[in-house]
Parts: sequence; C-alpha cells; structure tokens
Amino acid sequence: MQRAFNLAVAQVGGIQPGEDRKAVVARLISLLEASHRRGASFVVYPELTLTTFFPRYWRDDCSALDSYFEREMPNAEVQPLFDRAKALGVGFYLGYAELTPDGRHFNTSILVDSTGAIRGKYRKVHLPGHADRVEDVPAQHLEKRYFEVGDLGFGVFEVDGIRVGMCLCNDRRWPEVYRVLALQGADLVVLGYNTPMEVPGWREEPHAKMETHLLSLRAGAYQNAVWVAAAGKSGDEDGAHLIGGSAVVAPSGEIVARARSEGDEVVVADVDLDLSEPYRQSVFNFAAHRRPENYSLIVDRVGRGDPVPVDFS
Ligand code: CDT
Repeated sequence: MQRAFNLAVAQVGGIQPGEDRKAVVARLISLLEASHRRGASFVVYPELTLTTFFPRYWRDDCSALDSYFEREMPNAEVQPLFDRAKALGVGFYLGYAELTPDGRHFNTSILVDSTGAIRGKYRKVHLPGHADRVEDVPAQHLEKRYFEVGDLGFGVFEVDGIRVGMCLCNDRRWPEVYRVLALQGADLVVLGYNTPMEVPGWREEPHAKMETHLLSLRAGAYQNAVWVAAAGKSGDEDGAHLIGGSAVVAPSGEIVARARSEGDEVVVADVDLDLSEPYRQSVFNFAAHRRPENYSLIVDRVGRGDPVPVDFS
C-alpha cells in the first residue's frame, strides 16, 4: 500500500442467531466488493463478525456455544472471503471467536494482506461484562465467562508495507492500548466492536453511548498521532440493539468518515499516513517529551488506590 490510500470500514448490520456463516460471508463479500469499487485497498470488519453477539446468552454448559467459534482460519466457510479479497487485491481485518486445538476460547482478530496471507493475530485483552448470570436483564454480557484474556499482547504487524496495530471493542476505551501500539510505530490502529445499548451494570444515555465511543477513538488517534479505523456490528440482533457509528479518525482527532445507518454500510476514507508526522515531530514527539520514570504507577497498580506520598519539602 502507498502512504496514501483509500481505507474502508465495513459496518455489518445485525446478525440473527439463525443466520449461517454462508449467508454472513456473502454479506461480507458484498461489502468488500463495494469497498473495492470505491477504491479501497484495505477493509476493516467488526468484532465477532461471523455470528450474532453470542455473549448475550447464558448457557450452563459453555461448550453449548462452541458452534459460534472457528476452529481454524480460514476454514471452508470463510475461505470465499479470503479468495475474493485476494482476487481484488484487498487486505482486511476480521474479528471472530477462536477455539484453539487445545480447547482455549479467545475473542480474536487477524490482519490479512492483499495476497490473502494472515500477517498478524490479536486476542482481546480487556474483556468487559461479567462471568456470572445476572437476573432480570434483557441480555447478559458474558465475555468474562466465554473467553480467556488474550495472551498475545498488543502487536504491530507489517501489512502491505504499513504498520498496523489491532484491538477489539472494549480495548478502544483504554488509553494504554493506543500508546503501546504507537510506541511500536503503528501508523494505523484497526478495531471491531459490538456495543449493546443494554449492558448489565453499565447505564448510559443513548447519546452518551455514541459520544463515549467516538471520544475514545478520537482521543486514541490524537494523543498517539495515529489513524484509527473502527467497524461495528450494529442495529437489531435478536432483540438487542447495538450502536452504529463506524468511523475513521485522523491523527488530528477529527472524524473523517462515519457511518450514517445501523445496517450494512461501507464508509471509505482517503487516508494519508504522513498526516501523523507533524504531530510526531512536535507535541507528541515521544522521544523528546515522554517521561516514563513518572508513569511507573501505570504498571505497578491495577485498581484505584491511595495517593502516593510526595516529598515537597
Ligand atoms: N464487545 C464489547 O467489548 N463491548 C463493550 C460493551 C460492554 S462494556 C460493559 C464496549 O466497550 O463497547
């Protein structure tokens, strides 16, 4: 890819529990083709793109949900997406549920280059929600029950000549994620999400739900001088409502493209990676201005605690 290229975010409307992989992959291919027609050389898909957002369901036996997981990638059902993308010379980011050969469950994403080769993998670190059943709620949010915390850290991968970092949904709200990726020279951070309106224990006004989503993307982009592209699964899913707002954000923190619907929708942005440079050479020149000797609390402490004494005598 050139330093300037067209980047597509493929928002995917709700996927109902009865919708099989074949039907979903056909929708993803249509979004891919629409992106290509609009000149995009890379497409960002959502988190857990291939199925409905199944962490909303309680099952006594977790293995009852194994049919939502992929045992290999690509597999026969997803191969047509890889084939079509390779034929068009388009790379992509895809989120899916991963079941490893030794029986581990992860919320995972991959980066695929324009030749169809997988260039990077990420397993979600910040798993939101709860592990126990919550009574009297319209939907559960059981990511802590169904997934292990990711074990691959936050990697940056070379994809068609561009340094790309990944994260997944709730990760986008944590500033450490972008900083760890930016410290490795990421030019672009890509992520997928499923943000339900109703999450047990987390109430926000509808406008605030969208605002905090966009605020997180914008802050991450600006404070780290990177491009950020986020694709959501959106709209109605089995009676639950997921926010839209798939977007591309420039290193200035400005939203340069944003989905308007809550359905399948391609958003294309004209991305110039060199727009990061003025920020990297001035206000966010990390080498010149960061003072990590003052940030040790960030890794030494997890939860909020008491103030650390300061000797100012
Ligand atoms: N999928 C995901 O991580 N969703 C969360 C919502 C739940 S947070 C309790 C998000 O941050 O959008």
